Amino acid sequence: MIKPDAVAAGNIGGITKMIEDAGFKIVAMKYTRLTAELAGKFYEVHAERPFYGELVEYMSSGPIVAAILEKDNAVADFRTLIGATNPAEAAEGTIRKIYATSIAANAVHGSDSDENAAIEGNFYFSQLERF
Ligand code: FUP
Repeated sequence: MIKPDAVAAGNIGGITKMIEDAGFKIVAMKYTRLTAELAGKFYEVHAERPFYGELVEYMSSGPIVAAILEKDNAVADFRTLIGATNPAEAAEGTIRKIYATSIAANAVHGSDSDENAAIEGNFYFSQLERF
């Protein structure tokens, strides 16, 4: 996902280019906006965390871009490409180091396992929207 801060700042193109340059194939992509209810569902695993309310509010505050990416070792390689959750700790050259402004407005989301990648892909895309 390209998050609301990065979409609002005009960074869809820059981030997508970094993703493609790193060898990921985009197999589905959508410009959309989450309602608070849908954002709450997407981040359900964080429901007990203190930042959940703000996270849901922020993730439904503006349009986002959702995508399914394909690559060998995609989950680990994508997390390396995006960098640490907190941009202050993200390595040089990572998407979050370049584009994120805070731990909440951290430009992108990446799935943390193959299992969650499948769940999150199904959240956004039907079978007919994948090629
Ligand atoms: P990540 O897997 O890097 O996206 O990070 P997490 O799954 O731990 O957190 C999900 C999102 O919750 C982050 F992208 C931003 C938000 N978050 C906060 O706002 N504050 C925190 O202290 C931790 C996470």
